[in-house]
Amino acid sequence: LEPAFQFMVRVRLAGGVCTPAQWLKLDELARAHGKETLRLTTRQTFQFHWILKHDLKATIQGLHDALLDTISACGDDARGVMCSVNPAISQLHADVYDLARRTSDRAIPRMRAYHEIWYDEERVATSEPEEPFYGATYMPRKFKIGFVIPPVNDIDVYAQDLGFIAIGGPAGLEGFNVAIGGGMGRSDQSAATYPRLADVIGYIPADQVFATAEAVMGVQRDYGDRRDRAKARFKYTIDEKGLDWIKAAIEARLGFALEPARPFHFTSNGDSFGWTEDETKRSHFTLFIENGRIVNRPDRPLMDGLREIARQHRGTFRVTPNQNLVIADIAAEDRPAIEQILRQYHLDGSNAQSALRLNSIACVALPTCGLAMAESERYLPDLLTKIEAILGTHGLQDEPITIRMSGCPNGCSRPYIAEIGFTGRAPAKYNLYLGGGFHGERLNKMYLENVGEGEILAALEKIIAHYAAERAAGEHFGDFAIRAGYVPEVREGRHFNN
Ligand code: SRM
Ligand code: SF4
Repeated sequence: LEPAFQFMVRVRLAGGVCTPAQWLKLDELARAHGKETLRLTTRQTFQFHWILKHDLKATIQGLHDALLDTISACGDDARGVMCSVNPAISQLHADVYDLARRTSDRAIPRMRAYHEIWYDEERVATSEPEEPFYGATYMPRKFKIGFVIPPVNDIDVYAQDLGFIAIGGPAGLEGFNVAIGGGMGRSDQSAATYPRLADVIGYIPADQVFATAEAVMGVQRDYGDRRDRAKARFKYTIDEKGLDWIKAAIEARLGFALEPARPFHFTSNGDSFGWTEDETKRSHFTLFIENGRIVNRPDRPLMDGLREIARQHRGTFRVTPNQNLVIADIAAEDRPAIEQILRQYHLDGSNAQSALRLNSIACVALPTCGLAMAESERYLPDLLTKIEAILGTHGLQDEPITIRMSGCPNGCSRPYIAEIGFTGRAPAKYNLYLGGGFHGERLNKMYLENVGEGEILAALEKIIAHYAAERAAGEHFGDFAIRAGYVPEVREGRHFNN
């Protein structure tokens, strides 16, 4: 008798956009095979948990029925391609999203093995013995691509291996600044591993996106470290070879020099909640979903409510990189019906949270993540309640502060760019990091190592009181933590551990 092996299934969903029909299929599969829960991820897609081995095929074939797949959602290839959701600017979003979707479609492996295994496709002799781009050995490690539309750095473009920063002009999208070498993953055991923020290396016109993605990925494919898996991400290749060398190698493959980067400006990396109307008068509603967990609770039947919205909705859904959800593209005449469902399922008050909670992210961690060393998704909400009390005492309950928790140093919640970051060390023990940039522009730095809740709250009480008393006008918490000397500024990833 075989043990009841359980699996996590991650959907490929470029830019986090899905249709109501796709939502209904995801909902149906989660109810049938995934313990009646769905999880929105920090790379804008859905994960099912608890899928039994004998239900895997039905789940993946069900996704296929809704024109969805799981190709490249994991593995040493180009992972889920991200794209800003920005509901206020729908035309620019549509243009950039289209490129993100096509980049994802181009970057996935070509072999038919997936189709043979999961869709029972008949195996046929092929004239193509191996992957045209990936070859026999794929990438040295996962490779992450994202498209961001300033001024909101919701995708955390500086955490991507390859980021495209959209530059618009009077006629719409013109091109992109190119950023390379971001990444979060590190290990507590190895000082040679570190998070790194991407460097902006130049500008390309929009029609060079695919060529640039291929050139950048090609450089990492050919020069990335294939001996030491801990050093196999692009960020280490760049620090090893030097940024100028890497840029020249990319330009050589492209056959032209990148133009100087164009000016751009970020204001935050969070989501704006509630109703927004875009330039075409369509409405969008951004709903706070704590840590991306979609499940029915007795007082808040979120999963049922979203299924009902999907039944009525004629627009799209957009999963945000902060694990929230935009019910997007609602025609004026359809808005009252959506509002009514939100009320009926007690979802209309979902966004009435502290600014801290609205700016929080937790990775999945326990009980499903095999790499977790401490709780994250199941613990951060309670810790936030205690920190909210401290903020309230000092009149800071409306202060947006980015706070992120990961159950281990891999950093799936991108904790090393939060103003307050936590990574799990052992059950109920965390490293505490301070000083990240409010719009994702600066790494934080470890302030306390391997501490429990008591020490965390005592430290935050002291620093928050100090912040309330001595902050400069408009000064963000992360900037204050550096100015007040709690942590030094980290200018380069390779100095993160110094
Ligand atoms: Fe992650 C591995 C969950 C975004 C860095 N990540 C994992 C695994 C698959 C654990 C495993 O390998 O056994 C986790 C599954 C847990 C579970 O039970 O579901 C997991 N990662 C997640 C998600 C679901 C977190 C979330 O709560 O939303 C995110 C899914 C993204 C997606 O839809 O594709 C997720 N992971 C990230 C991010 C954030 C990002 O990409 O913007 C990072 C940091 C960025 C980066 O890659 O540097 C991230 N995950 C990792 C790493 C460390 C990689 C490294 O370079 O060291 C691992 C471990 C590994 O790859 O060996 C990992
Ligand atoms: Fe698991 Fe660690 Fe990623 Fe959290 S950060 S989901 S604990 S691998």
